[in-house]
Amino acid sequence: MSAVIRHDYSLAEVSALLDLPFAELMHRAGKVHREYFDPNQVQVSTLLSIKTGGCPEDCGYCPQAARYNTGLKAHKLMEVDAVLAKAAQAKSAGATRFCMGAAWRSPKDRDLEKVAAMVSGVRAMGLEACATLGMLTAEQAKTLKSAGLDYYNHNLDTGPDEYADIIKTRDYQDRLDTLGHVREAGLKTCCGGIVGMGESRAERAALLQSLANLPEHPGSVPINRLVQVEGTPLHGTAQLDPFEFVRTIAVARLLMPASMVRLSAGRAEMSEELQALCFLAGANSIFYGEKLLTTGNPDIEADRALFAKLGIQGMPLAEESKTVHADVLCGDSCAV
Ligand code: SAM
Ligand code: DTB
Ligand code: SF4
Repeated sequence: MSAVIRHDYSLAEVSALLDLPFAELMHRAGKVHREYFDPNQVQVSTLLSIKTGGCPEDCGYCPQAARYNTGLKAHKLMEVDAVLAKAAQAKSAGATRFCMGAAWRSPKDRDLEKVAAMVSGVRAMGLEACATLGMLTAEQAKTLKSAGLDYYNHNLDTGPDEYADIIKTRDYQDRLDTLGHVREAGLKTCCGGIVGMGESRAERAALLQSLANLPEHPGSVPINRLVQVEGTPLHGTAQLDPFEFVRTIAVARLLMPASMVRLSAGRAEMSEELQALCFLAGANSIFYGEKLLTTGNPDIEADRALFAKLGIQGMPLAEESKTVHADVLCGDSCAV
């Protein structure tokens, strides 16, 4: 029988999974992974920072916060054509999803119109489209849905108890509200968190519990390992034990069996062996391309070589994503 989809996990249950002997945890996660997915397929997405740096928010991990001196060069919102040229490159390199990220607290309506045009262009190329633009109103979520957006990324980032120590300019409820607007607009959610920020195993359990107990499991669950950037308050945090990272992936797989679990930021600092353990633990999606938003990612050749060594194939585009709605292709001018 397939693992059941639940939304009522207790903290004790999640902690007990994280505490399992490593071999037992990996065995259980691998078994559940096979019930829902081909374990030899990994989905590949490419990220692009469409508006970089100068962000008014105070997130202790983030190189794009204006208040931290990280040496990052800020860049205003890119032009639609330039974004679509990057999407075309990502597609020809083999990505099936293109994710556009902006360093905003929340988008202005004027900017959203431009992002909507980017989304429609990306969809018309036959790629899935994802965006991460900060907090959204219900109306803004609907605008993005009408433009053809598939996924909206908005992370919980931490467990509820450590949240206020790390993110000072918006609260947990703000995040839950945006996720609610995204779901109500009919968009799929991409929602995960960051580990390696000095949290305890109990705090990682609380993050995983919060993700799994959302009203719907996120379609995609990015597990980021903190990329330490000089100038941010979290630079210099003690490194997370790699096995703790793998355990986090495995428990995400067990709690959210039908979701894509994304081995997200931090791969550039991981050995091939650690990444392989993450795939065995149930990770089945990655960011592909030499850059995340502002920091490095393994280059495409390295990822191709790793996939070849492990016999991993790129996951084909979901059937539902192959159809591009007529509105997306030709807007109001369409006769259908
Ligand atoms: N500004 C929007 C927001 O915060 O929702 C969207 C962009 S923001 C950069 C997207 C996500 O990137 C954050 O929620 C966080 O999970 C991740 N992130 C940012 N800096 C990171 C870092 N140094 N290491 C790992 N993940 C990071
Ligand atoms: C997510 O969870 N991780 C990605 C994506 N969603 C937008 C971002 C990682 C950012 C890492 C730091 C940087 O490159 O600026
Ligand atoms: Fe701004 Fe997003 Fe970075 Fe926070 S995580 S500082 S909101 S770009």
